[in-house]
Amino acid sequence: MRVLVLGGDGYLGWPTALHLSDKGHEVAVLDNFARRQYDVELGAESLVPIEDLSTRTDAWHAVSGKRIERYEGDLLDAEFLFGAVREFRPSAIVHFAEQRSAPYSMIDREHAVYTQHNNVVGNLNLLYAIAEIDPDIHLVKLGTMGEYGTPNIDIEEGWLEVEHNGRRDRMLYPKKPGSFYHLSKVHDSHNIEFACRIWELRATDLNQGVVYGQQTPQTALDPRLATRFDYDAVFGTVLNRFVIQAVLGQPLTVYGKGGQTRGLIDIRDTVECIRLAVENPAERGEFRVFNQMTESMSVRRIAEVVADRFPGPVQIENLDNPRVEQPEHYYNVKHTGLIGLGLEPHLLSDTLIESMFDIVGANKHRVNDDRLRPTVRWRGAVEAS
Ligand code: NAD
Ligand code: USQ
Repeated sequence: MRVLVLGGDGYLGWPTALHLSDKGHEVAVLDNFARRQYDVELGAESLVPIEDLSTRTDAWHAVSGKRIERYEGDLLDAEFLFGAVREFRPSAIVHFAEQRSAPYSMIDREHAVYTQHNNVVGNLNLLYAIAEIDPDIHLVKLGTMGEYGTPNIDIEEGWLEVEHNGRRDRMLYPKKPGSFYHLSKVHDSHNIEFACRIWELRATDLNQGVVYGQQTPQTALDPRLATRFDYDAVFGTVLNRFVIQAVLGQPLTVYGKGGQTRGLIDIRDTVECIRLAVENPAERGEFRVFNQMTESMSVRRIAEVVADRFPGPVQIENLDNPRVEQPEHYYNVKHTGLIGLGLEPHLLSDTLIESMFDIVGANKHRVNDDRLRPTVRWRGAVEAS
């Protein structure tokens, strides 16, 4: 198949492009390098050094003999986007290309507006590109488990059968997200479902949990193929941060008591889920939703697992939670769709954490210690008033 990976220079987009290319698909990547600019803005680079995109694609050609085409530009530039889709003629488009940090979206008004504008308008341009150029293209869109929030009922895969006053309907599952970033994904989901309904597009919305890990079999083939690894309090995700903090000898920063529970997924499973979704497209007119996570765990438990596995002393520190989250809650998520397509999950009990300790150990001199502690507060706007 011909697959265009939007956000193909990012943490997950790059390894996904490699995985799809490795499996024999014709792959192109598109990116505007916004993520590399946030590094400059925030003063924290990827813990593992990463090459620029052309060096990456050249290295992949040298290692595998396969080519990955590059499109450098912004999804907000509709002319550029339409040109790329017309030229590459994909049968599937995988859309990772959004601002993905919840704390970044909560820094202030400007960052919230940037996040929703970038994400919602980029996705809308893409829906129009697909509708006008080739409505048969399968959109595989990265959403997030955080769209649902933490409701006191079971979380279904995107849809909910509702009975109300004696009548029944199948409705989009109600959403209660926890940041302006997570809200942007809710808005995207609604726009995509509408486009499937009115234009009969085909789409898979992958509500992904928090990803951990840094290597896939392809990125490990050559240091030039490495993907980024974020440790800072704005872009670093919880398990990755705890591993890095353990190696640095810093306390693991559990926000609040750590009773908040999240869905998790290994980066090797992320890339495989995308392959499964691409190779098994949704039907025309179908808005298909999968919950892309393999296990759930409280933040406190994640810290304990990292501390248990680290071969040295580790301190766990409970910080005042800078976010607004339910401290303890019910969490029961249905996630059978991708398993049904053949996913064989790597669980945290596998050996991944140990290999992460080694990667971090080799690069720990690159850490800017000032960027480890959280500084963005969810109540910042009202605290400032
Ligand atoms: P990332 O920031 O590393 O990658 C996103 C890429 O998209 C970056 O390279 C960025 O430059 C690019 N991009 C952003 N806006 C763009 C635009 N307007 N035009 C072109 N390119 C643009 O993020 P990631 O961790 O790889 O996440 C990828 C996707 O997966 C995101 O949509 C995110 O919401 C979702 N997701 C990530 C996680 C996680 O734990 N990392 C979990 C669940 C869902
Ligand atoms: N947390 C800590 N200590 C830390 C960092 C985080 O206790 O040092 C806690 C947070 O309070 C939160 C949980 O860990 O309860 C997860 O935080 P995170 O920063 O790892 O993840 P989140 O902000 O939810 O965002 C990440 C990705 C985002 C994706 C989301 C999936 O950045 O792109 O959408 O995970 S999900 O969480 O399922 O919505």
